[in-house]
Amino acid sequence: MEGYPDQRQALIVKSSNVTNVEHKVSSADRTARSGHRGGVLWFTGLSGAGKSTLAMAVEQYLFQKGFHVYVLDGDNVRRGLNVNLGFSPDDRAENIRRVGEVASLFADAGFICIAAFISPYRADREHARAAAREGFHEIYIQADLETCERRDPKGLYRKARAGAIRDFTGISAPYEEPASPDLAVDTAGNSVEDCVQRIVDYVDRAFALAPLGEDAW
Ligand code: ADX
Repeated sequence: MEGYPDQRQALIVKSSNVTNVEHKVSSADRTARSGHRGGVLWFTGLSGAGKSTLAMAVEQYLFQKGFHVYVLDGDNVRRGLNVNLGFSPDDRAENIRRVGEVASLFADAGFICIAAFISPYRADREHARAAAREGFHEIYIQADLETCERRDPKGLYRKARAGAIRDFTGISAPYEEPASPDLAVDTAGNSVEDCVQRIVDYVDRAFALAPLGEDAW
């Protein structure tokens, strides 16, 4: 199940004669107002591993703590922005490319953007990392296939096993595990609360501002 498709379509750049327009509000200005940096928490993992559950719980926790935070979730984004994309390797690459760019914009705007996508191909995740640069944090939401299939919250594994869904991740399409994620959270052996706590602790470390007294949170 490992391996990246050879026949990838290179991104064709069609926009020309476009220039960068400078903002008059700097990212330091935004950080000073909100009290924290922007960045991307990229949740990757199998369907049913718990990405959406943890993303929404972490969003709620951070929001209540006063953070600017927003979740981009695969199922939601595929109902709007990416409604024209399916699950072929090329379509997944385009899904992740667009979301990587959008997440990077959220980060520039000063938000902690939680992107919850299967994102099964390492190369696609690396493109998303490149878009958000040093603000990108890869978080592996880890659960073995057997556990995900037993949970089957949307009944999709059952359909995939029956042949009713093609190219289903883990069954008939690959999932390339992160080689060295910034954080791995095992949802098979830990409660939702414990997983949320681990992620929040990570955010605390990763997004802490330099110790400037009142700036720190
Ligand atoms: S990704 O692979 O391109 O990153 P994404 O996270 O956006 O996937 O969407 C995954 C969601 O689409 C799953 O949670 C599931 O509800 C739905 N889905 C429908 N068909 C498939 C499929 N063939 N493989 C995986 N997920 C699918």
